Amino acid sequence: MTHSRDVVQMEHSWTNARLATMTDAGLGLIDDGVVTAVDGRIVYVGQADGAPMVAQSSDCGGRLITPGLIDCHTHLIHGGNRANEWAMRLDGASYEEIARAGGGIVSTMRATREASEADLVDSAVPRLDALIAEGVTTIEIKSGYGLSTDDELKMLRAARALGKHRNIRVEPTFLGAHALPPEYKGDSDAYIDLVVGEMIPAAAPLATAVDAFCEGIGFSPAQCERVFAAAQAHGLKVKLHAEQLSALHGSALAARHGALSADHLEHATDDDVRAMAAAGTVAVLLPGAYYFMRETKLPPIAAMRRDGVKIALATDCNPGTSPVTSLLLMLNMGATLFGLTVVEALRGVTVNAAAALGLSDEVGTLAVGKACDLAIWDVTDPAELVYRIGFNPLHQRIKDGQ
Ligand code: DI6
Ligand code: FE
Repeated sequence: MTHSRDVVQMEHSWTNARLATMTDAGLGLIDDGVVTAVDGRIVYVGQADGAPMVAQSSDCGGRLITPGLIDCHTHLIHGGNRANEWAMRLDGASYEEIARAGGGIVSTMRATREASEADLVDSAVPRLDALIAEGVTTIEIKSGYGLSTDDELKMLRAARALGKHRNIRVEPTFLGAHALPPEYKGDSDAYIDLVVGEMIPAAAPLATAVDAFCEGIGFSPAQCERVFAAAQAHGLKVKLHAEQLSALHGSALAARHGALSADHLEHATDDDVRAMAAAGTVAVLLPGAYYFMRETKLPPIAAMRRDGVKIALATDCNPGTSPVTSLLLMLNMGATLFGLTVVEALRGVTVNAAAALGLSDEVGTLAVGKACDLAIWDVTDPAELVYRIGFNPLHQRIKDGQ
């Protein structure tokens, strides 16, 4: 599959549709709706009365149109897989035990270091295609399995290359502070010296954001703060894996640094949530990791609602804790496991996922001026997208008007 991006766009309308615009607070439903795009940008969203006359149009037969879906937290690029470790876990070993025994993230590091950039792209394409088949039009992809300057840059280049192989927007995030590579022999401060002194300057032209894993088996809040400072000195946005396994209050720290998002958050406290609310930091919830790790501690959703924290949902696609390539399944799990409403779940993979990537002006809603990224569904009730399990009702996916 190849796509030409250089074709001069005709204006095009999608008519006779039920629109879920995601503007304002709810789903922003418009019946008998029309979306019109010129040169890949939305120029009209609204009812058929008042829509501009255009040469080309598609009759959507009453189908639901949402913004193209956004998977705002993935580790889509990685060498190998860890089915063997999962089998060990089923035999009773814990994630931390496997990580301390040299498995876990470090085993994926080895496979990623052995892979060429082309190998990494090739192995990620089927995972990307699974997401694209569900209407995903924007994806964030993290580095973090190279853990040397060259291998981290290789991952970021592979992420960017994926965005050329397929018609999808890729936002690459540098996650050098994901795990301590064994050659540092436990000296995590020395590794953070490398991350801030060498990796971030080298990664800055390739990445749009910087992330870190703030955790007992990852890096301390003080180390993450050094990563944030270096990222911001290079003009990069920051985000953080925080409160996944324990409460180190990385989410509050991230918020104080104006982070786009704090992600996971099962162990976040009321104070963490308040700090996120004050900063406008998006809570990215990852029900696939919660499910796959058989977590029992729920993220503090009531506090997030009370304080008005934006909630996003993502796959966290990674070989260790969330081998998930279905964002539709995350809608269902966000509802069944976390108790999100249909509105919350659907906003979590559109407007709020865009906010988690700093792309609110570009994607995530059906609004004039935004990229014309659409998912056209063989359903009329938006609840159907959250309700079904293992069923993909995508009718058509439109990226930049094509
Ligand atoms: N949290 C996660 O769930 C993944 N990374 C992280 O920081 C796990 C990554 C892995 O086990 O490979
Ligand atoms: Fe993650």
